[in-house]
Amino acid sequence: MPAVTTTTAPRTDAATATDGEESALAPELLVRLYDRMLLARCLEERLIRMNKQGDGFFWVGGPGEEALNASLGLLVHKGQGPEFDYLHLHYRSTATLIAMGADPTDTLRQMKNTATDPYSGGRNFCNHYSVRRWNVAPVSSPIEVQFSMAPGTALANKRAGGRGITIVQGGDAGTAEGDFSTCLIWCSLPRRELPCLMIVANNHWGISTPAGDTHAEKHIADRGAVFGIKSAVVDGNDAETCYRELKKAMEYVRAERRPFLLEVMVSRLYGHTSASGANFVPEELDCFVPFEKKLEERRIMTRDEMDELRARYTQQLLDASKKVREEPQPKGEDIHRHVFAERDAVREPPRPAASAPAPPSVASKVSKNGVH
Ligand SMILES: Cc1ncc(C[n+]2csc(CCOP(=O)(O)OP(=O)(O)O)c2C)c(N)n1
Ligand SMILES: [Mg+2]
Repeated sequence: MPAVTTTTAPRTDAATATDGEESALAPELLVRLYDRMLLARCLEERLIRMNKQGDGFFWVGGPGEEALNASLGLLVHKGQGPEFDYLHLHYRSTATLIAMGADPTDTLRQMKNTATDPYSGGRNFCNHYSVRRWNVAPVSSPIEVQFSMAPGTALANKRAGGRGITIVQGGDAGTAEGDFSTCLIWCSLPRRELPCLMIVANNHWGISTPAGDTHAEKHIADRGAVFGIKSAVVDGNDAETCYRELKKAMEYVRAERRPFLLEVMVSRLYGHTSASGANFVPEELDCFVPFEKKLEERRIMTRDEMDELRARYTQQLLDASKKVREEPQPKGEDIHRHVFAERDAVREPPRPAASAPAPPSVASKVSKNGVH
């Protein structure tokens, strides 16, 4: 497969950008990208071990998607409100959050379901992020629903008039859901196009169903053509290509205020979830292998430096996981917190304008409780 193919609508496989030295990224940027990818990988490995040791009920994550996801995390315009980028991610987006600056210990907390987990107060599976101050919408276990929400925040981005965009990401099998079509349709309405980058991380599997059994078109990206949506297919195992093509696609959406569909071919290195064993799959290409080779060949990092960094992150995360084990679990009496709305905004009588101070909203209560 070529490293990347980019098209206007319709997409053609002829337009191929090669990963030549002339378009090499700066060494400092490659080191930064490698560093974030590696921290995310070590974190996933720790999460899998925690699960196998009984420190967490379930593991799902993104080992194999780091080249794509860490690139995204470094490129996002991070902040709160429609001037900034909105992120509707999936349960394999670990490296995106890590590259954005999330504390990996918080991911361990969610794995251990401690009360200190800032994403769900100990209530959700690991890697189900939710960060209001960074416009990261809650990750959903029901797949693909994020694609029907994304046009809403993309519309908010558009109305705000700045350069903020919406980024929505999911897997390949999920594109069979109506939500994916909803996103294609609502983002491409004539004269009302929305600044939305749709990313499909194609690992060729939907749990245990091979992609070849579930859709007839060659590339999911080809579906963009009939909606007039520009698209590209990118090799997700080439970190440099991922960063460069993601940057290009994001810049297009930012500047043109139109949608873009990016299909990224990735590996699924530890199977679907802990439900399928979470064991390493040696047949899949690991995006670290070509990246480390490149860093060595260009004399940007040595093998020893990479090994030392890996050992350091592995140790730090082991230490952090031991501390997290001692942190409190949510209290039994809190079981209904964050489950039901604390006021009925639909049925309650309209509030008098600018009279008594409004009762605290659900949102402010939630953030006061430490859940973003
Ligand atoms: C709405 C919905 N239907 C079915 C499921 C069960 N399910 C969980 S993951 C998955 C496959 C997802 O495959 P894909 O979209 O390719 O993402 P991947 O897990 O491969 O990254 C399914 C069917 C679900 N979680 N939500
Ligand atoms: Mg898949």
